[in-house]
Amino acid sequence: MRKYQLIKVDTSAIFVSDTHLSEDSPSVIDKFNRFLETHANKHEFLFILGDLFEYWIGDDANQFESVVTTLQKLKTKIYFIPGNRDFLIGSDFLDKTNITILEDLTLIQLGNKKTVILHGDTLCIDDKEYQEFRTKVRSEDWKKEFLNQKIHTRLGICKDLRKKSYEAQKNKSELLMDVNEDEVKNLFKELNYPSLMIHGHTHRPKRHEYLLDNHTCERWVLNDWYDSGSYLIWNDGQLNSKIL
Ligand SMILES: [Mn+2]
Repeated sequence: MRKYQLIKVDTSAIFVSDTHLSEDSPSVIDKFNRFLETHANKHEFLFILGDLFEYWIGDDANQFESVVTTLQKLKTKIYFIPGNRDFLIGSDFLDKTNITILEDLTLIQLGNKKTVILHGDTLCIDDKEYQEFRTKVRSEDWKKEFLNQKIHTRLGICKDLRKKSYEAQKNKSELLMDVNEDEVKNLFKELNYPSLMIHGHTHRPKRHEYLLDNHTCERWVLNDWYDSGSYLIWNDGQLNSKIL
C-alpha cells in the first residue's frame, strides 16, 4: 500500500498545474503572480501539480525571480509535485520559497474525501516512447550528468528536447497521448477507491466520473495556462473549477 500523507484540508485549498511559465511569455508570469497574491493567498493550501515552469534547468540558473519573490510572500502552505518539465527543481528553490515537495502520487484528505493527487503523465502508458524517455531522464545518472553541464549547455539541451517532443507529438494520436482509462481504474482500485483524483499534464480539463465496484470516484483534470489562467478550488466541501 502506498504511503498516506497526513495532509488534511479542513478549510480550503487551491490546485493548479501546467502553468508552463516561460521567460518568453512575461504576461503569463504576471498573471500567475497576480493569481498567487489575490487568490492563492486567501486559502490555507496551494497544491501545484507539476509543470509550473516550461523547463527548469537547475536551481543555480536563478530563473523566474519575480515568481520566487511572490511565493516567498504568501501565507499559504504550498505543496509541489514535479511535472515532466520541472522535475529538476531542487532543495535550493524549495527552501527559498518554503515549498514542500510531495511524491508524484500522494494521498491527501479534503474534508472527508480521500483524494489522490499526481502530475498525470504516469497514467499515459499508451505512449511507450514517452514513458521510456521519462524513465531515462528521471534516472539519477541522467540528472547528475545534466546538472554538471554549464547553464547555456543545459538550456540548449532543453530546447532541443522540446523541439523533438513537439515533432514527435505531431505524429501521435490524441488518444495515445491521453490517460489510459484502465490505468486510471486500476489506480482507484489499488488505492481503495479514493473519492477524488486530481491531475494535470494532458491539458484536457474535465470532470470524469467512474462507478467502480459500487464506489463513485471522480477524476478532475486541470487545465493549462496557455490561453487563460485556471485552477480548482476546494471550499465548503466541494471542488469547483475556476477560470481567471
Ligand atoms: Mn506535463
